[in-house]
Amino acid sequence: MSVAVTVRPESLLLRHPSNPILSSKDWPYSINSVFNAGATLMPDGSTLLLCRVEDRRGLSHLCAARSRNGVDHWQIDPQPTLMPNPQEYPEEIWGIEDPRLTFVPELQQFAVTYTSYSRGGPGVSLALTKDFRAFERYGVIMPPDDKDSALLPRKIGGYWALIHRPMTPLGSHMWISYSPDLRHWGRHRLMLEARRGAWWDANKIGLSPPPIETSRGWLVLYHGVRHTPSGCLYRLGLALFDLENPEKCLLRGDSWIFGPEAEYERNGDVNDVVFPCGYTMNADKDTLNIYYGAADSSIALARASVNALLTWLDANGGFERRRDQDR
Ligand code: BMA
Repeated sequence: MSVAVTVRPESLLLRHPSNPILSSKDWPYSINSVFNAGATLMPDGSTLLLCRVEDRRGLSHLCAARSRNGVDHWQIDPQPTLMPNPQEYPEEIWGIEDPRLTFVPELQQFAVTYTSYSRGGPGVSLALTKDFRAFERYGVIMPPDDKDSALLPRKIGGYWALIHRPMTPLGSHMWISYSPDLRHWGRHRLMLEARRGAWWDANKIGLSPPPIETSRGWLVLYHGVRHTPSGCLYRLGLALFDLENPEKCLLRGDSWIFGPEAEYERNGDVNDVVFPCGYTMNADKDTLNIYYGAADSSIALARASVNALLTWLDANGGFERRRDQDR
């Protein structure tokens, strides 16, 4: 039996002993909760988290937290970093949520894709920034109902590529769309379908952090939502997509690799949720620091090895087929 087969999925993401690493008690101003943070390394090597902060009205804004080691001694902006601006962007009337960060070398800027909560439902908005202090808003780029989106860091075949998750009456699947200028989007393609029936990722899936570029393809952590009589269960699965044709799924794992187990993941404002929106990569180019919202109440950290994830996927993933009878 090969080593790969013996790797247990539950040992792929290891929780940090200091979890949860950020919660409302750490905040410099009064808030309800902090969770679902985008993450990136800054040029000086520090970690920046752009956190979703829910205020005590229930509306969310984004706030930056910076740390030298990505674990503790966070310097949190003394006031919100990016507030909803419903006067100019009416789609932000009920807040902005769940940012994903992509550094785009061609633009020498970070792309922040986030959920704007409009009267018509959640949509996808985009802003660009160099420093997480000044932002250039592009407004809503995918109308409701749509969320769980991230920009790929480089053009594919001459076009920017955006992964997102529109909701349809037949299920919520991951799609990819293309744009020449980040404003006009088209060539929409289904990228990964939710399974059906009893599967852990039946009916509703979505991108979690932005895809991780590896020599084998785009490694994608996605969440699956299982509806149960006592509420929803958010868990994470793994898939690999072709580097130059990212709508082509090369491998998809059958079982989930991470789910709510720790007390801070099982109990909170929304029980049984692990929801990563960002990761950073260590200098070894293998260790991932995955930042995830826990139970919509705090931010936690788990570490994983890209090699181990790929090895597990090789042993436990299948070629993705669109065959309804399998699902
Ligand atoms: C999803 C998103 C996340 C949230 C999760 C659990 O639909 O809205 O922001 O963490 O639900 O409540």
